[in-house]
Amino acid sequence: MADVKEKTIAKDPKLANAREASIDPATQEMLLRAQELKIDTVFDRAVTMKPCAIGLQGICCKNCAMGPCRLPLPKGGIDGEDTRKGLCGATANTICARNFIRMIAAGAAAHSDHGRSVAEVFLSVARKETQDYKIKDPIKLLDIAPHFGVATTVEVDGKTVDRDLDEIALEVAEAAYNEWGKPEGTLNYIKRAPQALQEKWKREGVEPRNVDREIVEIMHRTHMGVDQDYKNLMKQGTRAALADGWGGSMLATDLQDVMFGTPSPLQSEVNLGVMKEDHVNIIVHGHEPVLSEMIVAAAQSQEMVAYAQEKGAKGIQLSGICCTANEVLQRHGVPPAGTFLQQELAIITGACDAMVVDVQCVFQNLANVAKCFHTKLITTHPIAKMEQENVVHIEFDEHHAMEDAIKIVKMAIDNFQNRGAEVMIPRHKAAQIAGFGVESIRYHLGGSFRGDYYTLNDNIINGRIRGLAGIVGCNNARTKHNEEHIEIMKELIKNDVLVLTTGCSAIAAGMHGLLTPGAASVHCGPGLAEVCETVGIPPVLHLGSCVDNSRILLAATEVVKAGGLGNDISDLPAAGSAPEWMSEKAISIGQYFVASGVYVVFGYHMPLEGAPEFKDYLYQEMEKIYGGKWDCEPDPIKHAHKIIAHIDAKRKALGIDKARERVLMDMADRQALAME
Ligand code: SF4
Ligand code: MSK
Repeated sequence: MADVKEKTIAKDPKLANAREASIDPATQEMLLRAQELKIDTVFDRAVTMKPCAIGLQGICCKNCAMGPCRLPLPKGGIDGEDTRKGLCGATANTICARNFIRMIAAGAAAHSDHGRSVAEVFLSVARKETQDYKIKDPIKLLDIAPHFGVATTVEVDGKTVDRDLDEIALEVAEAAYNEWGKPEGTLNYIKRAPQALQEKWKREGVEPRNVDREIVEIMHRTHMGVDQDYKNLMKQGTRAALADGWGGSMLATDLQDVMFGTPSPLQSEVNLGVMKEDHVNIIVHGHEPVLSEMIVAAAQSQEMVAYAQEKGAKGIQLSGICCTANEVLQRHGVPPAGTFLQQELAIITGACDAMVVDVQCVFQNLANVAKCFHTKLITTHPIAKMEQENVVHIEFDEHHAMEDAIKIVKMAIDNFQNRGAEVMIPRHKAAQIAGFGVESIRYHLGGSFRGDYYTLNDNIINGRIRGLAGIVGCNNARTKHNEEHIEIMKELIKNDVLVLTTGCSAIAAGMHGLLTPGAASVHCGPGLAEVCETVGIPPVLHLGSCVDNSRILLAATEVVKAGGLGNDISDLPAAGSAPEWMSEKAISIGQYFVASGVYVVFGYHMPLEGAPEFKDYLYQEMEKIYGGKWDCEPDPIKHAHKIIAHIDAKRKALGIDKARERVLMDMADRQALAME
């Protein structure tokens, strides 16, 4: 492969410049390879297709056939009264708020419908209708049972004895499944939030009733001629977002942990270089781990490995893209081959024998790319098919899950011999530690002796850890791949902010070496480096997939419970960020963090500029209601410093800013703190 620098100098203006498209050398190499082969990728399409300027402002309404009505902000802004209105009279605020909460509805639906699929499989397991899945983590089952009012012990002859695990599983499964459509009450899991936060939600009337209802109600309220008050619209947006974060997503995470095992830190690798030329390469892509769990088991079975060897391969290399990758990484150490923007590139290696996709974040163009190679592109979910003829659909069913997985793995093995001569796998890959969660943070930052969040809190209070930041979310072809994630993370850890990450952001962190304990001495400020080196953790902790943002909510709740840092999540020196967001799920995540009291900064752009009043409501007024608010900052260094300024303001409000100043003063102070 010729040098990337040399090959990117003279460029067709219709093609992406590899050096400007990504900071990752593997992505740059494969983009050039695609261009050589005249296969278009998302990077090139982002050059030729520009976003609609009115849509970007968030003020295009197509909610009825009298539209689309477009209300662009006049050049120079609004002078005097804002008289813009659609045919029905809808104002810019109404249109923008309706669009915004429809994004929340779509995002919450995606996470929560994923959660529902998991709950259905869990119900089958509890009813013993499938033998392919088992309860791998009974301790987690016992942990979550009380949240559904399911007793874990029973009184027999005046003695307390443990209840039968199967009975508990069935009651939990039925109660959990009920959360999507129960006719009365509010979601069970909202009671896991700090008391002060629960009171805010009650006061504001945003406690979610059931998952589906909140999403349906958004679609009703945003229909032509219904809710025409942007604050009232946003109230429902909040309720649906909370139904996602403290409902559908949290249920998905917990039930997945019960069935597939709660992750604990493990070592793996990441980036396109994990694919192996002499192995059968199978890539799982999407979000739901129910099938990929089976594919891991099938690919590791002696029978399938022997079959692959019979067909001339040395073995089977399984890897992942997007959040299915994160799911199988955190539980099995299966290496991610890349982030969202690398999905086409994985096929362009010529070494992908099968790409197995489930739901969400799957490019339809994969089918066009697969056509240029031998790759079998396999859709597996009844709600996510592709129209192209070269796509194979093998519908997955939990009742014969292993059978389906073996069929898919076999298909990939049989396809190995059809590879073309030109295989090009970039060499780049990085080592990483992934698989952190609420439980493992408790263990690592508390130790086996104290085993709690007190040690983390102590280190925040004494200032070694300045604060916490959740850096999450997607890649976006409108920004330089991975650059914002990495710049922001580096700037934060340099300033002693411990980073928790999920989704494609977590994959990016791994690709750029931030998920190893060794990153602490290279990139961290002295306080954070000391903590990471002492307990042997990376300064950026991989907490899983998009639905696992619920782990961040619960970790923050544990920090509140451990004491010394206020009585609500909004008191914590903490913030959230999605630097390269693109998915509607990110908007739902952002809003459930805001409504949980977190300052949330998005990168790239927010579709709010056309409705300054509504934007101000999200960026300023929200804070008075929930303690959290939105912000947007595309420049990564400014973005990181907005987070740091917020953290410092919270430290000041808590009266712990002085300890931090001492930490930063000199080594003697740090040594004195270490003795405390
Ligand atoms: Fe236009 Fe109103 Fe119809 Fe929207 S709902 S398209 S603003 S007429
Ligand atoms: S996969 S939602 S691109 S993080 Fe969860 Fe990545 Fe965003 Fe999809």
